[in-house]
Amino acid sequence: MSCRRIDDWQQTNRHPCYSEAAHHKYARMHLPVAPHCNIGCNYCNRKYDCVNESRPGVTSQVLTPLSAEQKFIVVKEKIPNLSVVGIAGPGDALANWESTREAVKRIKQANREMIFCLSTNGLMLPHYAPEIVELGIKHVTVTLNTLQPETGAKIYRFVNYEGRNYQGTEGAGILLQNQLTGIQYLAGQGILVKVNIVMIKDINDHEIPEIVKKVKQLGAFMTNIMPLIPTAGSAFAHLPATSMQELNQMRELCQLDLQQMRHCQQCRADAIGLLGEDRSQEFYIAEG
Ligand code: CLF
Ligand code: SF4
Repeated sequence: MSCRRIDDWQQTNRHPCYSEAAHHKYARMHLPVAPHCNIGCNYCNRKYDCVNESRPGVTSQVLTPLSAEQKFIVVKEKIPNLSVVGIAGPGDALANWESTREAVKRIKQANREMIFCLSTNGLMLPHYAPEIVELGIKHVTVTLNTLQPETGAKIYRFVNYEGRNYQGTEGAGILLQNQLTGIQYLAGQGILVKVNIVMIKDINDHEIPEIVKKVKQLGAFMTNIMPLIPTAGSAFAHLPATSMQELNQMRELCQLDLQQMRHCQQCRADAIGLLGEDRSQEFYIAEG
């Protein structure tokens, strides 16, 4: 059983994603320092140099930890209510662990008040969760879309783990096991784990209530059921987008078991500002 300290809760009260009340007051900044990914989600289409799209996986540029720190200093100056620095891609924060860790360390040195946040598919959690805890990161999001390897085989094209490429139920099973182990470990250490679930009609939608029950049992703090965005160029481009009605019905049902996030904006990997706004282009770093 973990025990969170009062100052940890004070952090969470300033986190715009974890606290509904905070999202009108506090801004977040994503550092796009994690370009690579170790799995292939069929709904993913990562794009660079994209200024017009706002969704996960999109960024105008990938930054080194040093340029992320420099950008942070400029942003913090201009946006004093910036409370959270998050690493959410454009690939996976833990598939780029060296960069993620260095960026967090640099910003910690530059500013002691920042709250750190990571978003991951969870594959590498058994390897890096202890270091995440040691680094003082108190908020981690894990995207977990199914508890069934058979369903996972429909969602993930491949899982690249410890130098080997796995497909089908084998890959999905490894991913699932690591996600569950990682969530339980982090929650046990007092980390607030948010579980994102992409709701995909006729693929995993019927499983979502069970997923929510399971992650609650593992100690997750809340779930964020997100609609599928059938992005052009992704393998799920032909699937229907999840309607707000379907989404809200599912959230209502799952709320009976666990707190639901309802104000997610499915942000870009370089988003800056309040959740409802994106000021990333204002802070674009000219290259060269
Ligand atoms: Fe970023 Fe994610 Fe942290 Fe928030 S976003 S890493 S928890 S600081 Fe927030 Fe954006 Fe939704 Fe994510 S609104 S996509 S839930
Ligand atoms: Fe794309 Fe994220 Fe899935 Fe990786 S984990 S394939 S970046 S959606």
